[in-house]
Amino acid sequence: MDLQNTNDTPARKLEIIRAACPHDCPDTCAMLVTVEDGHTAVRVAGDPEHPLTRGTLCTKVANYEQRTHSPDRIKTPLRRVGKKGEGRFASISWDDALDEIEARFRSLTESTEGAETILPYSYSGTLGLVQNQSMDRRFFHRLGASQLDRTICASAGAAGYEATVGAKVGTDPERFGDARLILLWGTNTITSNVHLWPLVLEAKHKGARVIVIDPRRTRTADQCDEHIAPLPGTDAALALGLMHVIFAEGLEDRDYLERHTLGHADLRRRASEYSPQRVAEICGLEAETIIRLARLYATTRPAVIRINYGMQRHAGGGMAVRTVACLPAIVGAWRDAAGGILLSTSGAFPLNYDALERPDLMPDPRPRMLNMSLLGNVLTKQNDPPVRALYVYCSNPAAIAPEQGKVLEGLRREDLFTVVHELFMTDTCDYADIILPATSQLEQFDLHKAYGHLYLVINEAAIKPLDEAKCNTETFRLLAARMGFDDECFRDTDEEIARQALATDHPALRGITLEELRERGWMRLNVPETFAPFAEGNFPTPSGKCEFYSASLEASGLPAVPEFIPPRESKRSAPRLASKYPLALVSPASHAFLNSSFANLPKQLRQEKRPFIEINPQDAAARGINDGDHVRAFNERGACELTAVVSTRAREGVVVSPSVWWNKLSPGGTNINQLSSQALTDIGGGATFYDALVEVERLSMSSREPA
Ligand SMILES: Nc1nc2c(c(=O)[nH]1)N[C@H]1C(S)=C(S)[C@@H](COP(=O)(O)OP(=O)(O)OC[C@H]3O[C@@H](n4cnc5c(=O)[nH]c(N)nc54)[C@H](O)[C@@H]3O)O[C@H]1N2
Ligand SMILES: Nc1nc2c(c(=O)[nH]1)N[C@H]1C(S)=C(S)[C@@H](COP(=O)(O)OP(=O)(O)OC[C@H]3O[C@@H](n4cnc5c(=O)[nH]c(N)nc54)[C@H](O)[C@@H]3O)O[C@H]1N2
Ligand code: SF4
Ligand SMILES: [Mo]
Repeated sequence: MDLQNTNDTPARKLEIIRAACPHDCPDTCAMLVTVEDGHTAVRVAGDPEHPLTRGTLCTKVANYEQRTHSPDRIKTPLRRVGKKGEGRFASISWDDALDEIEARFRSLTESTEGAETILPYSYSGTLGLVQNQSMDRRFFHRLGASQLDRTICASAGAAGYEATVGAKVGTDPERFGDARLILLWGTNTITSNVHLWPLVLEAKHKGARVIVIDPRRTRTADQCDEHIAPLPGTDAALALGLMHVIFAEGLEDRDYLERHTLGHADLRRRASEYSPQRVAEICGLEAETIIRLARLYATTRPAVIRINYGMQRHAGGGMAVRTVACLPAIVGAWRDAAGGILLSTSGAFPLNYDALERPDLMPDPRPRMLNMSLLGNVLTKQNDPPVRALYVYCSNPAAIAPEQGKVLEGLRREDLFTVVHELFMTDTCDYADIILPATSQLEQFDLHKAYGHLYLVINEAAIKPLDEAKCNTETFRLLAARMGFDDECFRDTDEEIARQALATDHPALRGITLEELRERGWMRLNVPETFAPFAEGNFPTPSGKCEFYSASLEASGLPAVPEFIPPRESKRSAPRLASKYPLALVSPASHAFLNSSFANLPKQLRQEKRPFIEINPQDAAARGINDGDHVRAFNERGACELTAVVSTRAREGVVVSPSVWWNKLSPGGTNINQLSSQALTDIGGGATFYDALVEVERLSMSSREPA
């Protein structure tokens, strides 16, 4: 709605509320929500004052008021009346819904198998500290439910990075504008971290060189000086090849190495095994490219690397991140505020997580931990005790979890009691016994940290909950009361929870109060403007140094010194499998969806058009596939139907299918996670979404114009 054209409706009362984008995105934008007459959100905008948001929101969130007021919102609690998966439900009252959950949870906790039969399943519907990391955790801790190991996205990279650097702290994104060389390594910045882009452009305008390292030619690669396309899952080899050249040519920063690193002789020895020729073969690159990149990286200052999650969704994903994270210490790039590496800033927020989550409420010994990336196995294989109840919130596992065939088989179990707390009728909802209507970000209060900048951002409830929707905290308060949990913390208000999160003595939080945040909307952590965290070493590792040698990895049976761990499924590492399924599938973040969020909304569906798979002209020709053909991608785990986009954006041997579509909105009724596997990463127990061999065959010819 155009607010300028409102002169003829003088009775309208407009108000601007400060909010935060809740989605799983590094940018955590500060938003301004325009509310009409106290109950309708009519506009959302980026806060022009916020140094990274700079007044813009991405295409996903720019019309958030439409998501909030969508006619497709779930309005009341629902009880299943059809078969699991059918999606037939009848409206019931909150009281009846909570009665049923209480009865099931009580009978399970009182059974001989106990409360570990109950599994919460949540991830990143919102990243709010209040709505997704407090009352929910307290409730399941007090219940004694199985713990969920939240590995589906970032645990491999986090563990790999921490083994090298010590904590998820890196270059301040606000300094990127001063860099002279930027490597965008396994990140599609314009799609998944768009508010970093103006800083990349600023650096470019000042003469910086920007290089993308990604098996796919992304829209980010289109805008850069150079695109290097290694085979998926080979980044550790590439990084070791760069080190080989740097050491061989004496381009390392000896002083930094000697003073601030541990194990540099070991790493030098390891790198010597990775000649440019050997690495070129592993990565499918020219040796010359590796030599040139190494020289450029070692001789340009400031040089900064932005890594995201692309490289970690492979069998060796943890080690890949660990290895790349060694590079800045080798060339002394950490000396500059605009140099170093950035994976995530989340480790810079010293909040009181124990106060939020209350792990002390758990019984002793603590309940078992189940890995969310193994949901298919958890629900279908022998477990002692078996999972008999699943409580899903802030996640859509039927669409986003790997090896979907197994996940759906598990969700179909008649003896599994499934609760789903959701805004929309997702694929997961179709398998629920009870569905609870959830609020959107505009209807709830929250406090946000960020993983792509150094600001805390407040989210005020802009409007009251619509229809019968309730937020997560309120729902868990009600459940806690029914279960008779009388601990004081179950009566905390959302504001009190936010205050508890901020209650620490850490200097980075000094002066940051809830009142101040509500007044200003967002506040930067107390870290210097020229934050150069490791200019003088001081790594938060056990040795205080950048650890090329890691005793803790060695103690857990992993290689102590970086090395290349090949993909589980690739031509080189699994030739027999590759003879049947020769194409390496990568299913990265799509531009208009955010994982499976937004993938049901009209504007975003129009933007993404249809589920597609990019295939190189050589590979397409070998299969008689033309641009626009309807194809089937398959492997031993499953199959899905897509439209072929024949393009050199996918290198030969690699196919790319941006994700995550809803199954029920996809032709054939299944999405790309039919093909991904439940194999885990080397470090961190992460999912390996991009480590999957597939074959693609033509189903029928194009019926429409090519894309
Ligand atoms: N528009 C949009 N934004 C998002 C999301 C979304 O779904 N849509 N998702 C959000 C979430 S949850 C996350 S975790 C982040 C993810 O943010 P990113 O990490 O940027 O996203 P991905 O698409 O997973 O991977 C980035 C790039 O890595 C490439 N890649 C795949 N395998 C490899 C490899 O082995 N090596 C290298 N070098 N590159 C590889 C992919 O082709 C892709 O272009 O984005 C967040 N932002
Ligand atoms: N093939 C493939 N699969 C992937 C990925 C990929 O790149 N390729 N990416 C992976 C990654 S990086 C991630 S992080 C995961 C993400 O997977 P999920 O965490 O499941 O994320 P979404 O698909 O966005 O689903 C979040 C759901 O939470 C709901 N929600 C939002 N806010 C709230 C709230 O306040 N309360 C409640 N109760 N619900 C809410 C939304 O409506 C939405 O349906 O997917 C992974 N799956
Ligand atoms: S999804 Fe990311 S870029 Fe888009 S509005 Fe939210 S925080 Fe900003
Ligand atoms: Mo993610």
